[in-house]
Amino acid sequence: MSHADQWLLEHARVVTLTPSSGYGLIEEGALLLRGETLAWVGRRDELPLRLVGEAQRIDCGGRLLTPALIDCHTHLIYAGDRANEFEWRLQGRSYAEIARSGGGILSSVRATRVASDAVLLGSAQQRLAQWLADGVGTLEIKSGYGLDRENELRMLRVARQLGESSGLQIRTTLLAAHALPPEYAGRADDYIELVCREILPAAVAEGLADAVDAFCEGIGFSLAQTRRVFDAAKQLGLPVKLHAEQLSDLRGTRLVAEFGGLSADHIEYSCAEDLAALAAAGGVGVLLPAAFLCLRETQVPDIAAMRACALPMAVATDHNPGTSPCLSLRHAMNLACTLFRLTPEEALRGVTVHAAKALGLADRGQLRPGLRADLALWDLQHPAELSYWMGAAPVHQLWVGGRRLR
Ligand code: DI6
Ligand code: FE
Repeated sequence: MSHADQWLLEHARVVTLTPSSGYGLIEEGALLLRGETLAWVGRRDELPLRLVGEAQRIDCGGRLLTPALIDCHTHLIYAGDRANEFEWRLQGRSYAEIARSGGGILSSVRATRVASDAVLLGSAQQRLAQWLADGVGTLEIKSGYGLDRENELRMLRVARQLGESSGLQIRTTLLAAHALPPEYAGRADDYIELVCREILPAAVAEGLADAVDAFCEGIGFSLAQTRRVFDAAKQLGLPVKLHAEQLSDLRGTRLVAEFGGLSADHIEYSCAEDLAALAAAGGVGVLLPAAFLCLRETQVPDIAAMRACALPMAVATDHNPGTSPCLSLRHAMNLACTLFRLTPEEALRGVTVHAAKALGLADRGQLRPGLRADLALWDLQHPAELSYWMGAAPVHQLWVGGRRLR
């Protein structure tokens, strides 16, 4: 290995997040990067000299160093925007009402279907710059604005391209069961059949999907329809996750637990019993406070119940053009604290350790030897500042897989 692949980051306040509680802070810390991997993490004065070798040194100047952040729930790829619906909602129309009259998700579907790959990629690249500026190293992207075989697969291909062009780690999720496409109006079960028989197998055949998601809701798909999608995913060996209990309790959280799924997301209306079942099944609860804010929802997720059953809580942007035009994962952390009363430590675990778990990734989210060298260096002193500041991103350096991206 050439010395160009070895870096020693020193004089940092290192937030390891390795203990099960607390920040795991190391003052005057150092990290040794070898290739894509963390080779050593600890106090600078305890670093064995023989390990340093030819590594190039970087003085972190006492800055805060954390794992690169992870956004485990986004809909980053789409065409157009829905600022008009924002205005309508402010005039008193509800999200569900707009969706039922052909707006909402379907309005983004119309725009996405007619957009070229280049337009989808270009607009997503432009947005993605905000995630880089926020210290994000891994981000999940869902399909769901194509709603037919060709366009669902096209969205996932663009997501893969985005990973290659940006250097960020992208995880893709097939969300063909996001809304009922107009050509299937009144035939939801037939559409679910198409998703299970055609779209899902085609995505798997091309290696385009890392997981499968659905929108289980009164304005989305029923629990029975969601179960069919999950059965199909299971047969193809793909993990599942779910938009569950955002606007009502359809017991989607319990279904995720039954399938041993990765996560239940939103979960404002989930009952304590189902949250406990999810925790027992090894799942993650993903909190999406920006969507909660934008829809001016009032039902706060039952954080006390989640703590009581030790359900790992992740925090994500849910970036999408309808309900969460949020471009900052740190802003979502701030909202998780302010609106849902998470502690800043829980919010930070929610975008690192627990977000990694929500994506089924065991190789990132903490700083310890053997994990990926995905790091964010901040112009900050205390880890609570990551949730505290609103606005301008204080990231100083971003490393993904041992490569410096910023
Ligand atoms: N995620 C979603 O997929 C839906 N709500 C949410 O939080 C709606 C997305 C959209 O309106 O485009
Ligand atoms: Fe979503």
